[in-house]
Amino acid sequence: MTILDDGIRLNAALERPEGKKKCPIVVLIHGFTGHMEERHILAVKDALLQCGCAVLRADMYGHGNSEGRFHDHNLFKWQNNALTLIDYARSLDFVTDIYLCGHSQGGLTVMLAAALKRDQIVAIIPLSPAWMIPEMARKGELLGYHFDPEHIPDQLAAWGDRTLSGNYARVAQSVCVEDAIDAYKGPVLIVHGDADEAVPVAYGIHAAMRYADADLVLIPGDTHCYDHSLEKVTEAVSTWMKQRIG
Ligand code: FER
Repeated sequence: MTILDDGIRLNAALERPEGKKKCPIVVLIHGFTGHMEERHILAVKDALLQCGCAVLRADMYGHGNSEGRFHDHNLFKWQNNALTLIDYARSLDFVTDIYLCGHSQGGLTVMLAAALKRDQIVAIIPLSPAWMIPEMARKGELLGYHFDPEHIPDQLAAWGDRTLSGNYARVAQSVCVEDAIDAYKGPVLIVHGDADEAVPVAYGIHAAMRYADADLVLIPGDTHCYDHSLEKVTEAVSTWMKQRIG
């Protein structure tokens, strides 16, 4: 299916648990260079369906089969995408409560969107949230490359042979994640591999400490995309979700 965000077509998929007239919904968001069919996204989606939640997944701006160029994406565009997905979820008549879950840059997006929509989002699940991105952009250090944070180049090198607009760094510099954390008082589950090579586990730990009502599950020895113990991630999400929705 397609969801329009201000004229940009977002590729999305909505799945509902069997035999439920009404149920909660989880909006599920992938990470930087990711897409909605990634192994860890599908695994979390299946776990949430098993818990009796509907799941709305989407490819974010410039990713997967959505419109927009990767080069032109930034945290503002992803935040607007998230607002659009949440409003779409709100328009569905079978939906009771709305949850957000996102991996890495999608986890950061969820943390920011939860603050904007704090009266509409009952709980959030940031997975290995990449909330160091704004701090790193202010230091002039993204994706392992260095740049002058006061004179950001027009192009930044991104992973593989991709390039990213300097506007990505300009936008990221302006984002204050601490304010977003402080603004959201609802329940939070953070899951993070303690051998994450892309987002240091300290960020998951510090976010959990700062949120008013957070649970933290660390996955021993696991990587950014849970190469070793994905089943521990889905188990953590299922256990937490079942406690919430009974
Ligand atoms: C970075 C490290 C990680 C970065 C982005 C990420 C843009 C995001 C990772 C992900 O979403 O999986 O330096 O800079």
